[in-house]
Amino acid sequence: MLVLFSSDHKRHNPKFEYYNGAKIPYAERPERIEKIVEACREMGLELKDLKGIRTNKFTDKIEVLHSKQYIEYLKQTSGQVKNKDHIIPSVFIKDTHTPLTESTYSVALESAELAVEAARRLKLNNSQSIYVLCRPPGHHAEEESMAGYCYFNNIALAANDLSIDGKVAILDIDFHHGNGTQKMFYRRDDVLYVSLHADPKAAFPYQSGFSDELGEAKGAGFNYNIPLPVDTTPKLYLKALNNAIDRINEYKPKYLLISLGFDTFVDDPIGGLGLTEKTYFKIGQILNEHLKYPTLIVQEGGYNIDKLGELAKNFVTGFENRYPS
Ligand code: SP5
Ligand code: ZN
Repeated sequence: MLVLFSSDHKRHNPKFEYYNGAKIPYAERPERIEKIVEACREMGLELKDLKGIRTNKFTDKIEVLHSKQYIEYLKQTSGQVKNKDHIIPSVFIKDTHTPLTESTYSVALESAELAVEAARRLKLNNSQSIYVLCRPPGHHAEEESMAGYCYFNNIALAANDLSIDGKVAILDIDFHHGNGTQKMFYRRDDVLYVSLHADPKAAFPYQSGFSDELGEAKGAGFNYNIPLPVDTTPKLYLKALNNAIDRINEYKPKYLLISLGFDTFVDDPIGGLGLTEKTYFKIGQILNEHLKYPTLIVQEGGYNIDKLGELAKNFVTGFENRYPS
């Protein structure tokens, strides 16, 4: 498995977010990706730092899924953050967890470009799986809104590119429902969206992720949500995962994209289903065994800094069919 990242992600480093009226330390920290990079290095995986990959033409490409006004607003507003830590935008935003710093726009662009570059490499070399360590994450970003630490929808941009070549399935196993990804493909039948996540009655993003959201128009039947109670055990989680896998195999995609979040871990400070360290090994193993497609794994959430390395190692070990250490 090839692992791609960009060490430029560190420049996006807001200090605070706002929750229930309180100013709290920002959870989507640079250390998250640093821990996963370190774990991949220790495993001896092929690791490439694509720092500086950004090209000027890339904004044109983003316009296929995000509006011009939104992109321009992010650019302008990021540019206005001088002599202060961050700005919380007042438009094009759905929560108070998605601050803009001076470098946020360019780092978010680079994160999206990294995902698209990973998709290009997947297409070239059909057999090898790629793990792309995007930061900031993307699956909450919609056509015209940022939310949940996300600005541009990395996985959706990658999926849209690959869909030119054949059907694409997205499996989203972050703790949170990927409202942005769902919305972008809701009326399309060439990209299937399947998501396992905490019940939105009890968890962010609250407004979407319910099981009766099945897609619309041509996309009817190509959106599949599996909401889970927050106390879901590993056993029940894996059962739901098998259910998601059956839907994907029925669809027979040419490519599989996975939104991977480690915030399903029981001790995650933001999310937390009942999954243990070992569960990630099993998830990797099951995905490898039952989904035989060229696969792009895109990093989304996961906030337990001390555990992220171990969880990523377990997932990759299972996915690569290695022996657990
Ligand atoms: C990509 C991703 O995982 N985004 C998650 C966004 C979750 N936003 C909700 C943040 C709630 C903050 N809760 C703070 C709890 C402090 N104990
Ligand atoms: Zn999440």
